[in-house]
Amino acid sequence: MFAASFNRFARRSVMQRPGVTRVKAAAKLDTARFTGFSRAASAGPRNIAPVQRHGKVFTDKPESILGSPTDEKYNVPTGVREKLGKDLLLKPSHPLGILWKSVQEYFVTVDPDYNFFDTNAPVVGTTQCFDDLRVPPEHPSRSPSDTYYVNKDMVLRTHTSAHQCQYMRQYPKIPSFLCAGDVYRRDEIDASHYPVFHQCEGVRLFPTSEKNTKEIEEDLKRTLEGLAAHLFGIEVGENTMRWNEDYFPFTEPSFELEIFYNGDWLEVLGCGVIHHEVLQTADLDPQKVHGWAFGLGLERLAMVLFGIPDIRLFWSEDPRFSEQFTADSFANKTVFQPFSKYPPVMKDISMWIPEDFVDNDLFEMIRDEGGDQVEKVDLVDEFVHPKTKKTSKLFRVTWRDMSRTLTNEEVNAKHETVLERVVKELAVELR
Ligand code: FA5
Ligand code: MG
Repeated sequence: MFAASFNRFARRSVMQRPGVTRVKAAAKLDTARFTGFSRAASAGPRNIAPVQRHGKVFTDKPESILGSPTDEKYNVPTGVREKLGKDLLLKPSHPLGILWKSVQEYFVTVDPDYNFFDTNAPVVGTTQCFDDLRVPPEHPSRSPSDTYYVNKDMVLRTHTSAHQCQYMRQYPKIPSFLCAGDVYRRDEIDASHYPVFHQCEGVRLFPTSEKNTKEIEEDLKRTLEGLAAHLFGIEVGENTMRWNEDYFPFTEPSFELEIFYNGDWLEVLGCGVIHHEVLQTADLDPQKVHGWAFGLGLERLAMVLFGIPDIRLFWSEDPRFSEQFTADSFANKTVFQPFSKYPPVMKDISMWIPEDFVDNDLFEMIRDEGGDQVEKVDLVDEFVHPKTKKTSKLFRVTWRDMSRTLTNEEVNAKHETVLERVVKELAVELR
């Protein structure tokens, strides 16, 4: 399922034709939100100024979301709004609820005084989500093409790090806590990316007299390796998990952890030593305390733990999914038995794009029309016309329902609507 998807060595291969720059299908990687560049690009020069990208809005606007009034910056599509309040983490026999509970069980063994928070509403201020974490005002991760805005000052949290400062400030005596919840991002579409997913944030502080920065880094890695051992019974090794350097504005140094799953490397968490300015924002004195933080993707871990092949399944109401799990599934080592896979219907979208075109706008539009019947969207081909300098992109949409066979007619009808909308709303020219 993840074949080549997360292999960082299988990146874009560029084929040169006389006068034509052609980019072959990109390998699917997590967008590096915090550097502002795609992973592939971030391997190159870092001195390119990050640009704010514009996201198009295609949705009806309610008066308010969870008590926060909307304004002209509102860009949450209906399909995403419907996910608010589903509270999957709080369901004891949902795979995410089961995993969240076993994560808590592990952290109690690390420190019996660990505190757990999982009922925060997902609407947070841009200050909480970005400024408190040293994300600069013009940073691309704040763009409406990447983030869902309720109004100009409030967003659907893009990560649980939005609560780091809040808890460090609110409970200065509490040295360690976990905080889990639903997070929201405009992102690509495939088996391991979904616009709503769940994260768990972990923080642990120490007196500076007790540990130096290097020891904090070691404690962080040891703690997370212990979590992997608790969940999967695996230890760090060439074939199981590996640490890579990463970048986040709120930690220094920063790392990511990848786990080998279904034949490829899957990124499961980001972490690091908390930046001193973040501690100061939380009214703590970095001369006296410092510590580590991590943020992990719960779906990704649950996919590995229970053998769940597609992230859409977490939202499935098909009893053939939900009835396979009980509150004891972790202890019982339940492995998901996929029900029959129905045939896919593939549709291509080939077009000349305008300069301000953003892939995420297209993904969102397709998701808006197709919902969970869209399995993935791949960029198959891209090139610049030597004379007109126009860029052409070819996307392949894989439609597949998880519970029944889709007919070509019904997919065609939806695909036609997508084509009409891309022309009208995204100003592309179909080829
Ligand atoms: C963050 O969100 C940082 N806040 C993590 C962090 C916390 C770093 C504390 C340092 C200190 P990142 O964007 O890499 O980092 O996301 C973290 C994890 O969320 C990823 O490793 C992945 O497991 C998961 N994730 C990211 N995007 C998606 C998505 N669209 N669908 C499902 N899971 C995702
Ligand atoms: Mg990452």
